Amino acid sequence: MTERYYTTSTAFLEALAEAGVKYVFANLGSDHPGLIEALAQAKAEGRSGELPRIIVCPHETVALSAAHAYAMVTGEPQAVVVHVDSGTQNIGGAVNNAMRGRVPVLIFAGLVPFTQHGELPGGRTEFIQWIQDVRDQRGILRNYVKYDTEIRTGKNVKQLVHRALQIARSEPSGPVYLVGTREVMEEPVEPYPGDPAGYGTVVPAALAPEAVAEIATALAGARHPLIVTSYLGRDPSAVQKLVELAELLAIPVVEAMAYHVNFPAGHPLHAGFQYHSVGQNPVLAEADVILVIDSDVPWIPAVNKPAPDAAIYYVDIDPLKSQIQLWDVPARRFAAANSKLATEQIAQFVRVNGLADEAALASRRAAAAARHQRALAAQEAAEQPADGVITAEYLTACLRRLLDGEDALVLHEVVTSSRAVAEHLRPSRPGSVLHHGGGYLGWAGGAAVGAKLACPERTVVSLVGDGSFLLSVPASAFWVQRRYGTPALTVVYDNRGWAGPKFSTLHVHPSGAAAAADDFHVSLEPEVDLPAVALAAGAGFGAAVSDPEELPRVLKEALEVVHAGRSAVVSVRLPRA
Ligand SMILES: Cc1ncc(C[n+]2csc(CCOP(=O)(O)OP(=O)(O)O)c2C)c(N)n1
Ligand SMILES: [Mg+2]
Repeated sequence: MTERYYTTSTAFLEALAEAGVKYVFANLGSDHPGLIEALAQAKAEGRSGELPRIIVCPHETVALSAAHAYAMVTGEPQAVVVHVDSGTQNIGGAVNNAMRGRVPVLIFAGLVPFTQHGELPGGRTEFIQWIQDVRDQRGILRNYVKYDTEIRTGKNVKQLVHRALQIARSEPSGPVYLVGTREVMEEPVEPYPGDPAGYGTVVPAALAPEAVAEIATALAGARHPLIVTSYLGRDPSAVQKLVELAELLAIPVVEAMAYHVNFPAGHPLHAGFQYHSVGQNPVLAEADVILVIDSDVPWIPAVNKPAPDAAIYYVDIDPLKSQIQLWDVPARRFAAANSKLATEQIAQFVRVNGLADEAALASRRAAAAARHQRALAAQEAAEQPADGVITAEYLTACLRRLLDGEDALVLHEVVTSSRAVAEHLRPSRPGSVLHHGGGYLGWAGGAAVGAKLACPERTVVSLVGDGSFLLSVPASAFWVQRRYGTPALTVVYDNRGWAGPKFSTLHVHPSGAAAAADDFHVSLEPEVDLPAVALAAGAGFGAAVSDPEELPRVLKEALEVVHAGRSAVVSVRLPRA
């Protein structure tokens, strides 16, 4: 052995750094003495800079949500370290978001020691190591990770880490999970270099030439072509390619359950946002050729669907949706391809073959622009304050004005105000709005930390419901924001309850007993003083607002606090859920 302190834990951390992981968002336990000692030894040897930085997170939801947002902004996976089965269970919700949002992240949890009579260093020393010994710890996350395995020796731990990160990064990207017992994480090994260059991301897939020709010809020959997308904007540079294709053939674009900026909202070909739709979208009904590109749920067929004879082409990084049990969008052609490459290829085919029919384009362009203008006029009317009440539309318009000229990154986690946020924020800049993409509320508090670490020069703004605020473990989130100097402005769309389950009930039982009695069990009154929770945990500003006239001033004051380096929370009172 060399003199240098070097164990599986050292090699594990070193491999993360070799792969470009800057941060380990950690919630530690009895399984982590190997990692804690390796970090301290590296510091004592003056090698701290060779390992990732630890960001201590008092709740695992915050840790994984932070890594999630960091990866969304940079494309670079980070690491999350949690405690055996218990910590793994605490990321059960956040990992749902990372999986559904196709976000790369490496999660590590210890396994309880596998020796108990002092046979090996790292063996059992605490009663909890019997209590936490479960049959299948990896099974806890198996629904939500692309890959999981156990580290069995330090001699190849770097290979496991690099391969796991290769799997996490390669499309469709997602979380991976490694576990290791305490004895294995303590194993002394000879220092050795890893080979991250040998584990590059799988190169993006282009469309097969026949598919390019078929889709381009169908779109060019359509009377009413349409593009539907949800997450093409995961790669902000793909947005311009989509704009070019849409303009080339005057194709309107609908954003369905968008969790990225996929197409500039102010563009005349933007044909609206579809969220929890309750009625038929006429643009979808009229379409004769539809290109769905990067979408899990392009429409909800029970309430809103294309014409039966519409020709649908499905181009997606993940067109089979094999992680979704029931899924049914019959299409003429499915293709697994990178959306930026695919849109470029289709546009190129149209250009080279002169397929654009200028006369048809002109009338379609005019119709789309007129529809866009009508929608804009309706939105402008809806965002005027009335009767001293703050609506989600007015609040979002105030935020749009507040953030005008600001290099803002908006984290979007409102539920029933999703449409209001999209329509009244009207985002145009690719990469300027992020949503987790999953089904677990409680992301934004931790996500703000990761987003700010990823782009310290930008202003991070979280838009949340009062329900999602409470689910985000705010005491933990605001403490981490304070400790690591990652301030954010959090605006709560506060309707003192859960409008979501109420609307779900009204969809199924529009005139039931619950509706008649207005009895949905969704009230969160008496209300938690949400700004006070944030202030107690480390925010520098907190206020609640009910008066529409006061709102712009309070938001501005809060933003100034954020610019000065502290987090701020404004709870904005909307009509009750
Ligand atoms: C972790 C988690 N728990 C519960 C739900 C179910 N759920 C969906 S919407 C909703 C209400 C959220 O309330 P709020 O954030 O205030 O938004 P609102 O519905 O009032 O617009 C709940 C509890 C969920 N999606 N995630
Ligand atoms: Mg609410």
